[in-house]
Amino acid sequence: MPAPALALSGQVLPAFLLCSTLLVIKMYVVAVITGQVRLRKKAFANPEDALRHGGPQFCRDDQDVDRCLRAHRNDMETIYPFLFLGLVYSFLQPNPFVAHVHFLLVFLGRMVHTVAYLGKLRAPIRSLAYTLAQLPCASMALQIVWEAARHL
Ligand SMILES: N[C@@H](CCC(=O)N[C@@H](CS)C(=O)NCC(=O)O)C(=O)O
Repeated sequence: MPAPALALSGQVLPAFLLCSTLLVIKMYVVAVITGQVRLRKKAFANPEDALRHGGPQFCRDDQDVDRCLRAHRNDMETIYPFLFLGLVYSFLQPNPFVAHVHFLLVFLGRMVHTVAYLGKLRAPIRSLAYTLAQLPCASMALQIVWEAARHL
């Protein structure tokens, strides 16, 4: 019987798939929290939702909802590129330990970024978490550029 594709791909691809999928699930959790904050603060994005929950006056902005939306937007600015960079990097035959450190830093950095953003933790915790996750992404981007350029 043929070995499953993931078993064939060494240790790096499964580690990337684990980290990236957990981060996608984390983004889903931020979206669920956003919905809960909208309900709790009665601050809806659409008139039809506001009408169902008390009246048109509840179609309004709210600082806490905006914070959730900013956290989600920052995830989109950082995690989406990681989905591309990490996948391509996994096929460059990196040292498995080094690759695992890259993925772990991205994962931990993005988790702390979300907790710091939604939990309103004091500065510069969120910025440090952002930087912690971006450094390995920059490293992967440079390695991909290098490998692509030398195969031109
Ligand atoms: N689009 C980002 C670019 C820079 C960035 O991502 N900064 C991090 C660390 S200070 C951040 O958490 N920004 C807050 C945000 O994107 O809402 C911004 O406007 O701040």
